[in-house]
Amino acid sequence: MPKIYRIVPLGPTGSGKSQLCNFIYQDESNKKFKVSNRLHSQTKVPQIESCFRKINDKDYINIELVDTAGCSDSAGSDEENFKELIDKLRIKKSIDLFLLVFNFTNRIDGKTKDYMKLIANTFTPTEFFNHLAIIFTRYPEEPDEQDIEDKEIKTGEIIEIIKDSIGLADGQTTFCPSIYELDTKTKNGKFIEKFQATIDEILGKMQLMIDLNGSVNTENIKFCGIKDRLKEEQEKLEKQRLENERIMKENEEKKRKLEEDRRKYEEQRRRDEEKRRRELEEKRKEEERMRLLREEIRRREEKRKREEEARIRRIKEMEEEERRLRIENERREREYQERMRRYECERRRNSGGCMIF
Ligand SMILES: Nc1nc2c(ncn2[C@@H]2O[C@H](COP(=O)(O)OP(=O)(O)OP(=O)(O)O)[C@@H](O)[C@H]2O)c(=O)[nH]1
Ligand SMILES: [Mg+2]
Repeated sequence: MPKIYRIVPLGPTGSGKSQLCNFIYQDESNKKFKVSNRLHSQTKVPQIESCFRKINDKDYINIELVDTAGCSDSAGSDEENFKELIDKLRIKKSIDLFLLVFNFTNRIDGKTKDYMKLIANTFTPTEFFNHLAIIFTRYPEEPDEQDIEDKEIKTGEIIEIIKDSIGLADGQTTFCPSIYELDTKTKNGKFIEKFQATIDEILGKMQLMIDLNGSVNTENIKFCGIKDRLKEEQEKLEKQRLENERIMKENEEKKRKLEEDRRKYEEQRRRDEEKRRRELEEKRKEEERMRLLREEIRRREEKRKREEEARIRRIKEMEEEERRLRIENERREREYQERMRRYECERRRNSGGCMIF
């Protein structure tokens, strides 16, 4: 069975999705998909049509176009319409190409942002980007410089909206979508050839992309409206808040423990310091005692030396005195002997005899 390529145009009301479907379907009567320029969304429920389309000289591919209700619907039923589309796509099981359609002559409004959020809530960014082509309708056949400049500005705006809606910050990813510009109107009852060729190019690229990455599986996609998303976001935030609180408490506890440990360590260090100081003081006192002891020993030694010297001096003096006394005694003895001899002599002379010594 040949592959059916399922193409889903998305975008604001009146951007030209239904007419683009006719253009791809090559229905020059512009009737297959209902086109309208009324304010309210013309396409209310998804319209699905398939066809074979020639993409080059010989090949045809089987295409299924899923025309969708546009966003910015003034009736305000974007979410309901999108939910219905998701239900249909789930049944269809796969998508091969998203066409994000913008009217080149219109400004991009704020509702497009919300619509992009619905898309971002439903499809993962990678699968959405890998299967995406952005299309500007009502583009001039012969664009002037101003058109080219406008295209660049609008492209930038769209990329920003897409990035913002899927929550990508600048530089977080390189997002270079394929951008095409065309006019799907008929001229003299015929489509403009040049722009039909653009469709061939888009379909050719789509085939390559599907060969490479396969289709987007839609079997399990879930609709998630802005309110649901907000609730989910709120729950996530609450969860994060509780987690942050838990981490903060944990950190607080760790900090308290660290503070306690630091205090204990400081206490211990102070005690050690005190002990060391006391030991030093003790050592210093011991040294002082030793010094005093040595001083005392030295003093006693000196005193002993002095006493010894004095004693020696005294002995010498005594010896001298003794020697002097001895000499004196000897001298006295001699004197006495002399006197005795003289006396004896005298006595003897006086007694008549004379003794000669
Ligand atoms: N000149 C010109 N007119 C276009 C082009 N595309 C769409 N239109 C016109 O724009 C109006 C809206 O086109 P639709 O295809 O109905 O737009 P839509 O996006 O399907 O709108 P909804 O179904 O309401 O979401 C119609 O009058 C179209 O004829 C284009 O490329 N060139
Ligand atoms: Mg339509």
